[in-house]
Amino acid sequence: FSPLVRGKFGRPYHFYPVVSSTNDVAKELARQGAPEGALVVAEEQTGGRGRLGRAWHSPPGGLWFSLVLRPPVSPAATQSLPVLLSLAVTDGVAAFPLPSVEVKWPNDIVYQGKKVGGILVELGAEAEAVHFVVAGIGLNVNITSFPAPLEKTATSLQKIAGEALSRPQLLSAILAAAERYYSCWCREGFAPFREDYERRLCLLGREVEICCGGSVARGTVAGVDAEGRLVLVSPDGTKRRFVGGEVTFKQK
Ligand code: BT5
Repeated sequence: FSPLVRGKFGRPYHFYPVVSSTNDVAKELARQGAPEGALVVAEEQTGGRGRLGRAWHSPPGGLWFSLVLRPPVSPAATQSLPVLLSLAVTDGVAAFPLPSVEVKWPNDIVYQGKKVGGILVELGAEAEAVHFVVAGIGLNVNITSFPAPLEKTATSLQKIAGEALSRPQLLSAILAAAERYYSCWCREGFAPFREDYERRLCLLGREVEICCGGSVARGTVAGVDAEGRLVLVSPDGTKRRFVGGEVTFKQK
């Protein structure tokens, strides 16, 4: 299938019935000079990846794709890209008559606490210069069942809607939103998206635990800052900001 492309996100377009990981294909294309907006889509991934080398279940029926980006920013500034793109994904989903999905900082799309999609941003950078970014997005679209380990934690848009969705239409809507958000982000950073993001954040005001680089912090989520970092208020009232990590709801 192919999306309707109006801007530069989606050109050139590469479709594969099966690949190991669309991120790996896109990285290779980026190293060979692929322009910003180049898109790799696969019907199925045999080695789909999440963060920290975790496996990403990618059977036929989902939307598994990677975009090549060449943002004129420092490597540190790319930390808010997954956050920004998760917002664009919820916009794309909102083009369908579905109950709204939420974002779970930093890179998840969720519905009623279950994961519908995730984002994996990988950098080609050296000596403080970003050569390229590969933004991989995985969305469970027309998937009706999950293997046992994911059964309780994952869901799909088809399960939410009660019917299959048009993937080319969804992909087109996500690409359009992503391109619009990204061009603003390149000029102004994450700050203009803060409020919108917090409105769709399933964590706001919740007590959470965040696991980051081997240490665990607890607190209440106050929101995100102008850099897309999660702001946590500790029990003693101090504010801490996190650039990445694993957030879980605190057991009462
Ligand atoms: C992510 O990682 O959520 C990023 C997923 C990015 C996938 C896209 S697909 C296109 C591109 N090509 C790739 O190879 N990757 C990108 P993380 O936050 O680390 O979450 C990974 C965890 O989510 C796993 O350990 C599982 O628990 C769970 N999981 C795996 N597959 C899932 C699925 N299809 N739906 C929901 N949860 C899943």
